[in-house]
Amino acid sequence: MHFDPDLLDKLRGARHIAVFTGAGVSAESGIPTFRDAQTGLWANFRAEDLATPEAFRRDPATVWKWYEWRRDLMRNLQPNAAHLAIAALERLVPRVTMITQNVDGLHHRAGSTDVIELHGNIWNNFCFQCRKPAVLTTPTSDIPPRCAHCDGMLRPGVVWFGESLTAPAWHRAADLSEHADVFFCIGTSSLVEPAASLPRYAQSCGRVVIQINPEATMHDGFARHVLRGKAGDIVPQLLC
Ligand code: BJW
Ligand code: ZN
Repeated sequence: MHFDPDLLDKLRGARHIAVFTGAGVSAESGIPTFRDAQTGLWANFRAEDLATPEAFRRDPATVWKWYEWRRDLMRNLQPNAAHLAIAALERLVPRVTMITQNVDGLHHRAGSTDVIELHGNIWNNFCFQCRKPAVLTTPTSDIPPRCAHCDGMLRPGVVWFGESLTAPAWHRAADLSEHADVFFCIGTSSLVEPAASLPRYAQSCGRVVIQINPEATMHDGFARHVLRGKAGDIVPQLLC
């Protein structure tokens, strides 16, 4: 693959790289994206019935079981070539920070050390009532399981529609978008706010935005470089 000399130049000169990722980065590990017209989760399930606090209040067992199904789907999957190449970048550049919308934990498992999980992590749980984090040690017959502190219902540690991102994660992500030399945007449809506004913010702060996606997104118009293709093909070729 041939890359624009300006792009390679910018990468060689970078002291700090921010990498913003979405579900497309995990697609080649076998995890369905959200908005693919055939295989996407939202093509087959209704987000408003499963990924909102109102849905959980209405039918907690269905929501809990759906997340258990997704956890089972992910349990034995592995980081792919894109996750690994991004993690390896830490050996070449003084500072690399991940900003991911993904909840699967695959960037951590690939070896990335500085990962902001904007939409949480599906492997964590916390109490819907008192919000304390929960560790499930023994199997329970309750669906969803109950909080050891207040007997409230446990829920997955993800950010649902209508919920705010945690303030520290959001502020760090915005700060990085402002200050990193290069801002990669990989495998996201960029339709979900406020995360979707980070690449535009990075660009408006004078950062070099590099977009990697097999499909066009609204970021193509302002990204300095648009690389059309799968993350697992392009990222290793570019970064290794
Ligand atoms: C490949 C590839 C390969 C394929 N290689 N690429 C207007 C303005 C501002 C906000 C709103 C608004 N209207 C509504 C809102 C609120 C809402 C929102 O944005 N809705 C829009 C859908 C309209 N946002 C929120 O509610 C957020 N909170 C918030 O705004 O708080 C303030 C507030 C508080 C109270 C009331 C109102 C506001 C929270 C959003 C939480 C999102 N949660 C989810 C679920 C997480 C838990 C779970 O996993 O179940 O997060 S939704 C889902 O979408 C998930 C993802 O992280 C997120 C983004 O999806 P992503 O990663 O982009 O995936 P896809 O599938 O969309 O795209 C995949 C891409 O990969 C595609 O482009 C492919 O081409 C590409 N691809 N294969 C590279 N091999
Ligand atoms: Zn509790």
